[in-house]
Amino acid sequence: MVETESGERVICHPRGKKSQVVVGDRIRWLPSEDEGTIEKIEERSNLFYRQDEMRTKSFAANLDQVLILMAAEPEFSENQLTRALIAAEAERIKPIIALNKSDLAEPFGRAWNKLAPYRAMGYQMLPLAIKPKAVAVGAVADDAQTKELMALLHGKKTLVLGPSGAGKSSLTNLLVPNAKVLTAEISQALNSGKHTTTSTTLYWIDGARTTALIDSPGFQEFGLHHIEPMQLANYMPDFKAHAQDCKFYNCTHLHEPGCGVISEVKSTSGASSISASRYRLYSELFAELSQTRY
Ligand SMILES: Nc1nc2c(ncn2[C@@H]2O[C@H](COP(=O)(O)OP(=O)(O)OP(=O)(O)O)[C@@H](O)[C@H]2O)c(=O)[nH]1
Ligand SMILES: [Mg+2]
Ligand SMILES: [Zn+2]
Repeated sequence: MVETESGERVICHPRGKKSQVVVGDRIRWLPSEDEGTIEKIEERSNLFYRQDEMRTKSFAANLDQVLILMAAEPEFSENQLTRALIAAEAERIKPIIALNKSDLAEPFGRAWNKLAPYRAMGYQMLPLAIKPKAVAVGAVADDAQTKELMALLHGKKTLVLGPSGAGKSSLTNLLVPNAKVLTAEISQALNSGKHTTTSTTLYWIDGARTTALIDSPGFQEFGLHHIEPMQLANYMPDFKAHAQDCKFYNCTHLHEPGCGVISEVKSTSGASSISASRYRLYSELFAELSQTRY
């Protein structure tokens, strides 16, 4: 689906067999009867993607930021969060973290605490309660949380990313007039084994088409095979802060003497700024990415 300068959306077909075009691309196209042909993809400022063992999965291009949306329920995976953050850092795309379903007080409290290390390392983080507001038909969401989120989104193109059931499409419905995206109860989605949203779509929040939200299908695995293991620490702010204290310039932070990261993890004076779970995730990722390089 190609959007023209005037805002019309036209079905276009890529030239050649394999389509390389992704949501957010700027393209040149030619009309053919009532549809069109994609002639050329303009150079991208960035491409947010994951690299699984067998294939590359592109999410979107030319982004200003990624909103990683998780929820009190279903419980989010810190592993997946860390992977999404690393992928964003590697492309120099600003990540924002939001935790939805604050109306579910108890699981929300637990999930919010689990995010403490990510707040400490400087990521912007928002609590949200998307659904309870979306219920009132035609009502404008003007509470403090929604306003804060709107201010962050204003004038930008934001990819909304997160596990299935987090509320990505509910957010789209809340912020985009007449979006009417299909959403579903978690139980239904999980029982059918399918994600409710199956394709990635860009929606304009404003009539002037300056603020865009990109709704995407929930992800389960997030391969980082495009990342060099030696670069990992660079993409993890809590590690980066201490990696400069390492004795060896090519320190892996796994076993070396004089390692700034290891000494921070083991530090006994107060709480370490590198949590045990982050260090474990780092070690596992390092091993995973070292293994599959050829
Ligand atoms: N309790 C509660 N439920 C919510 C909230 N926001 C959304 N939901 C519900 O969560 C369920 C999943 O929402 P969706 O918007 O379909 O989730 P999604 O992230 O788009 O899921 P996929 O399309 O499968 O990736 C729906 O039943 C929503 O009504 C909230 O703030 N609180
Ligand atoms: Mg959805
Ligand atoms: Zn080190």
